[in-house]
Amino acid sequence: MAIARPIRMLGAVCILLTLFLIFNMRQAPQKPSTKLVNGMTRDPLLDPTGEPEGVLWRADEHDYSPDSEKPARTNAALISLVRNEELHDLLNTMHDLERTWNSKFNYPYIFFNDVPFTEDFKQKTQAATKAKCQYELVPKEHWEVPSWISMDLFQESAKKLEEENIQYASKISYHQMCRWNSGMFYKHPALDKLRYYWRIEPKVKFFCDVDYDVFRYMEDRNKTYGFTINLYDAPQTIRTLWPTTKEFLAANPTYLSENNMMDWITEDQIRPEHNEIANGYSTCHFWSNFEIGDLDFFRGDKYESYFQYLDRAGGFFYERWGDAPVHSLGVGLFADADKVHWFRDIGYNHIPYFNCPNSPKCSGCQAGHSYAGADFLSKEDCRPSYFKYVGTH
Ligand SMILES: Nc1nc2c(ncn2[C@@H]2O[C@H](COP(=O)(O)OP(=O)(O)OP(=O)(O)O)[C@@H](O)[C@H]2O)c(=O)[nH]1
Ligand SMILES: *[C@@H]1O[C@H](CO)[C@@H](O)[C@H](O)[C@H]1NC(C)=O
Ligand SMILES: [Mg+2]
Repeated sequence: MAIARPIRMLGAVCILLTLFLIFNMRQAPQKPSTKLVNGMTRDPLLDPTGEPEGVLWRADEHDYSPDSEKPARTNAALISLVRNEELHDLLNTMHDLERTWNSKFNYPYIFFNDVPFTEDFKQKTQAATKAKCQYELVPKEHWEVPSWISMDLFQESAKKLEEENIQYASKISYHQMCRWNSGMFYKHPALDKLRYYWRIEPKVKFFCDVDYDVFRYMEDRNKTYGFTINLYDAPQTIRTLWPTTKEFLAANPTYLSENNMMDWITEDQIRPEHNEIANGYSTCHFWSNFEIGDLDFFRGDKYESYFQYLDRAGGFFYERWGDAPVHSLGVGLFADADKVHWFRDIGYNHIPYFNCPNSPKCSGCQAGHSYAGADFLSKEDCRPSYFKYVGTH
């Protein structure tokens, strides 16, 4: 049977087109993430924000009652290192979090302190929630200044930092707090059986109703770390953090994850002077007063040996290394970037910065605004760099 040549050509084109379409469908990106390359064409903070995609666990479909024998809650807790004197500010934070989220899910709170909590603290915090509250002392050996630190050298370096207007430089407890949050919190026995933590601090505000189990969201997708805000650090506080980190990487080259955040970490165009003073690190970090993290990651060999290396180098005391840049470098280097999640839907504030979604579920903050106060604060938000180099997932 003879088929006219043009028809044969048409048939061949159809087959090729079909194959091309099938191939493209299989290649289509499955993740909702966007990398904003070649400059920002829009501000993701202003995007209408809903809930994340996929299956979400809700309080009206599962048993989240506080005293349930078989609750739907996963192995997770809200944690806070806090002082007795901060009770009032902490209660405000708890009221916000209970109103927007935890009164539905009733995750327990675990409070940590380097001195015992007062009865007043215990009674008033427990009265702020139906969920269980636990009060834990930080073991001395987790808090004390390590034996290899010279107090003379500490005083001397702190004086220099104070001359550069670095806040809390000579406040030893501030350095101890940063070190504890960097490499000690996950060693506390109270967290042994848990996989996820959500860190909260006094004075923090929450603005948006969140109607799904955030911990289940993390677990179901095997996420390592969740954040709301990205900021530049004062580079004078971490002059040798990146050089020390590079030494560690050179000694442990296999620790670097395949899908790491090196481009975000070493970005040097937006604030070149920050990168210069911090010797190759942009100083951009996850603002760790909010974080939801996988304890298995922090307890794991890579992060733990990284912390040990940093701790020996002394920068928690001779500089003022914060737990935020330390967590950020650990996550950015050793975790898979796809396992880090921007909680765009959690409205959040710690003075003076915000994550304020454009959503009817939010009230009390202005959508898209990243700071309140003087204009110079606007350049501290480094999410544009994160969105560009890592993505908006
Ligand atoms: N128990 C205890 N908690 C502390 C200590 N130092 C800091 N914290 C807690 O750690 C959190 C962070 O410390 P802050 O002093 O607020 O540090 P910051 O948030 O960097 O500084 P600000 O911008 O002044 O809030 C605080 O909210 C405290 O709850 C301490 O010595 N003991
Ligand atoms: C979860 O993620 C960790 C770290 O990325 C990985 O080692 C582990 O195999 C993952 N587990 C599952 C069930 O995918
Ligand atoms: Mg604070």
